[in-house]
Amino acid sequence: MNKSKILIARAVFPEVIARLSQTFDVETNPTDEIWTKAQLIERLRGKVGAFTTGGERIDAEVLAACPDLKIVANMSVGYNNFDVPAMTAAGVLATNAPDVLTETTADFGFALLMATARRVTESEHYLRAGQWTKWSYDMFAGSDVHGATLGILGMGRIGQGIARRGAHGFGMNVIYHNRSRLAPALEAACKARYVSKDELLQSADHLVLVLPYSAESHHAIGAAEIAKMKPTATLINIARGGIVDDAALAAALRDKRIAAAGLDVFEGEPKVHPDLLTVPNVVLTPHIASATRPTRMAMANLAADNLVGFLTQGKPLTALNPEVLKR
Ligand code: 8YV
Repeated sequence: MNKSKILIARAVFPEVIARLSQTFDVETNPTDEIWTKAQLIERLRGKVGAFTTGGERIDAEVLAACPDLKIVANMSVGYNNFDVPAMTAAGVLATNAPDVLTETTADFGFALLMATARRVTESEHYLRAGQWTKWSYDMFAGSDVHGATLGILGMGRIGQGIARRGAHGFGMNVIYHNRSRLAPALEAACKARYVSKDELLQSADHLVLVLPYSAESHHAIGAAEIAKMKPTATLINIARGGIVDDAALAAALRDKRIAAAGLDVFEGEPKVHPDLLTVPNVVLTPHIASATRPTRMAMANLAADNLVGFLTQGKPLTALNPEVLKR
């Protein structure tokens, strides 16, 4: 019997490719090239399924050109590369990879917060450059994390993981803002208090962004929002590029309108706004919040489970548009 054809759009663990090859006729991207939309369409034609990693845009144009497509499985919890309404209209199932990365990503949010508040990378650069000739009382004095007010914008699973770390591990006073307020039991577990966005901006010593990217969250943090923050505050973005206005943030960091920032995601990444590269008070990492081997393996396997589950039994695990299943 002929196997169904699928496309794995980026390089991924050989074990996962081998697993999918048992069930499907698999086309891969062994050189891990970043395809143009036309190249993606060319390779997607005739495929019933696709494994994507969060960067491949699946929109009405792609869907119209690939009428055989039935499912696209993202190896990421974020799915702003999908036009979900267009996928639903075309009868194409969209799946993401939630839960398996929650704790790893919350760990990294905290790592970035600690590194930023305590000026870890800035001081390391100084040392490596041979500038450390003597100790001094105020050298790289940063801000405390323990006991400080931790603000969280976006209180989904990862936001809650960061809140638990802050409240239980570091004795922080946790406040949050979200589209909807958490149930009382969840608030109690995170020791987190719901506040308005303005109060969050004004009160947080450390503000962590963990909200999904959408038209509504575009530039949720721009010059006006930064102006409301404490001059001693730090800002951490592990959510998505585009949620912060990177040009406005670079200007604010240069003028010390806030103390520091830690950024794992960028507008137009992998390009980084050139002004961010010239300010010292920012920690920059290349979108690695979920990057531990076991977690990335779990994310890849969940995307693979979605492809196998849906294409062999009509049962995906984490459907974003389950209404497609009812047709
Ligand atoms: C991914 C992420 O590594 O899951 C997400 O939404 O941002 C990261 O964990 C990234 O999207 C590439 O797949």
